[in-house]
Amino acid sequence: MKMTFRWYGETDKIPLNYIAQIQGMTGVVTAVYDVPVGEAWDVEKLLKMRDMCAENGLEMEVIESVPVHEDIKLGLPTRDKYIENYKKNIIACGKAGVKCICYNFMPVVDWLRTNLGYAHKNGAVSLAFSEEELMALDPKNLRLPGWDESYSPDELKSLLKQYEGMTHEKLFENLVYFLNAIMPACDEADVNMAIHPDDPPFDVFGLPRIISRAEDYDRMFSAVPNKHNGITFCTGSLGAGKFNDLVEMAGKYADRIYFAHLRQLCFTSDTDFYENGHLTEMGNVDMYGIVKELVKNGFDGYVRPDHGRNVWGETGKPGYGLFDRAMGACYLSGLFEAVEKDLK
Ligand code: DNO
Repeated sequence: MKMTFRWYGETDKIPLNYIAQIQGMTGVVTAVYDVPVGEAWDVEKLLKMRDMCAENGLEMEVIESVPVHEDIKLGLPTRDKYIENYKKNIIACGKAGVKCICYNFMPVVDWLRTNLGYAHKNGAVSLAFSEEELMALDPKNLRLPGWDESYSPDELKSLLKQYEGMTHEKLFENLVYFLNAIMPACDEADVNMAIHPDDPPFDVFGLPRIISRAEDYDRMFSAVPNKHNGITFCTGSLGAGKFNDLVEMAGKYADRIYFAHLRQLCFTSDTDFYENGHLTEMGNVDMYGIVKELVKNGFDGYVRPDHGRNVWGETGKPGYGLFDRAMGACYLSGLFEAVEKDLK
């Protein structure tokens, strides 16, 4: 495995050399953030970013995300134009040494938490989710830190209208159409696609979600068996549905998991939870069990500590502070080392 860290580009207040100082860190996970969703990225820009990372001793082998234009998810006639651009981006990424692209196929809204400032007794702050708070949210006025897309309230309103009548079946067909269309570019560039699961793993605001549980992966792999079609195994997303057995899934899909987002959740009821430090004992995600299954089944992908808490008074992007993610990375590296050595 290769330990990585998400870096939001030159405007990220966490500098590359801080990331390089975290023990065990091999590279960053980043993206081109100033090009509208659906447009082609400039390969020169990617090369510049790669070189900047290399100057700091870091690789840039994972892109999160190359966002998928809504017209592709909606299956509109205009999708082919956006798919062509997507293919260009895959080729450009390949030229810059990228090996894995993380993306998602959630309509309109990406990951969703209802509280960005959940206060822990010890002074740490993290993200949290409550069903009651979700019901009170206005989908036409949403934006969370870390989302790749940003829509104005008017755009959101008309997008939600376009999705009226969208079924799970239709959305799945649109995913398969997209994957079949881009696989030749992935073969050419030798880039793995790693779909991020729905977060949370169920429909929200009446919008269908189709990558939420094991059956969804089975269906996706049988529809598009190409080896470049893979998964981002996000424990915080899949784990938000108590029906998912993460340890079992980690083992079952280990050879298709090209990227693992390891994040801890602590349930306070059947549906509600807050995010916590990465340790197994800090929540309901059995980090040890997951790492063990991954290693046992030959996982050879990228890992990043996902959403941490904000600790020691650190402020900034919720979930994406330096300190707790750095502690998470070290814990996870230790866990991998122990499990790998034990299983040898
Ligand atoms: C949340 C992230 C997601 C992820 C996208 C991938 O913290 O894991 O926003 O980047 O869903 O496309």
